[in-house]
Amino acid sequence: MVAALFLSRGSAAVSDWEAGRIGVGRWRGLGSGGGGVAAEEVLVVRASHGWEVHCHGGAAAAAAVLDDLVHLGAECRPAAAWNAGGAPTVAAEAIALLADIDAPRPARILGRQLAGLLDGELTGIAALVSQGDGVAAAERADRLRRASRVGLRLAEPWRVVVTGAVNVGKSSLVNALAGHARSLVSPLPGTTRDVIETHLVLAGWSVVLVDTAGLREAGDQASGATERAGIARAMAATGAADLVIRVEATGTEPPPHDGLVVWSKADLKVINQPVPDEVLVTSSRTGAGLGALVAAVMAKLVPEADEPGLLDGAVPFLPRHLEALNRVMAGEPFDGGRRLQ
Ligand SMILES: Nc1nc2c(ncn2[C@@H]2O[C@H](COP(=O)(O)OP(=O)(O)OP(=O)(O)O)[C@@H](O)[C@H]2O)c(=O)[nH]1
Ligand SMILES: [Mg+2]
Repeated sequence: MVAALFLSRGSAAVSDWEAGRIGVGRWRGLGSGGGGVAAEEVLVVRASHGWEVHCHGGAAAAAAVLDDLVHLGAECRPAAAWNAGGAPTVAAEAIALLADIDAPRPARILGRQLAGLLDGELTGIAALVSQGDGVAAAERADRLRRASRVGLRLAEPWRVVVTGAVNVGKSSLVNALAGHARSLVSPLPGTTRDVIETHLVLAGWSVVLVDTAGLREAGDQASGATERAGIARAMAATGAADLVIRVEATGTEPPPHDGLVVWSKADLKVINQPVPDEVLVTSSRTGAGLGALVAAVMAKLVPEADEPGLLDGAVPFLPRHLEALNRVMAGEPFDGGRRLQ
């Protein structure tokens, strides 16, 4: 079926391709009129289990390829249903979750589990338990549990909320990190009223950056009900954050804070005082300090990434994997194959 629709640039007949072969070419789209227009550039893989067709970004291109295959008699199933009926395997679960991943670091972690690292590690731990080496087994189990904090939320972006006083430069900071003018910026205090989310990839991780309404000092009145509602939303967003970046005017005493404290608009001020350890000095206008800010954000969000090898090896990514680990640690046999239950 794929062979009928794919015009390879190579010479060998596509239907004769051996497993593992990859080729580029054009998809002879049937289209609504069935006209056979060679339109889409695609990459086709002859996998051991069938064929993979990779087309370029955009839901419409993928939908057109699927439509063509269905037109020729294929059945369209969601990835999660591929394994329906059989015992779940890590590989099938990794494939299903990959569909929800939009950043390279989580994709790489899942790719390694797809290649068998988690199965292998559970097999190894089970062997240690059966040999009576409980200490070594517990060490490796502990490593898996620590890695699972990241693994269990691979498909969920980290939420980073930017707060601080009105006009301090929060929206400008969000825009500078996002690389485009997502939020309105103005010299007037109280510009941002709503909670504005920007989805981006920082250092390979999926992050939602949340810009919020500026907070007013006691005695400095919000300009009306809309701004007050915006401030209430800012507080709620802060409560749901994985990390809060508190933006302060350069030179001010940093408030006690669990997250990160940023001094803003550093280009406007000569700093002739020591910079407190917990403060990152930035300028959204010149870009100064933004690289260090991204590094500090990721160190807070994913400290596991700094532990050598922790996220490069086996990483449980579903609660079921931790349950399987508990059973293995309790001495239950592990079948050594790709099945976990
Ligand atoms: N020179 C300079 N000006 C900046 C910088 N960052 C922000 N500004 C200016 O400061 C003013 C306020 O910036 P915003 O980013 O709107 O501040 P905000 O904290 O989002 O303000 P509210 O939404 O009102 O709370 C604007 O005039 C910006 O152009 C910076 O790094 N350098
Ligand atoms: Mg703003």
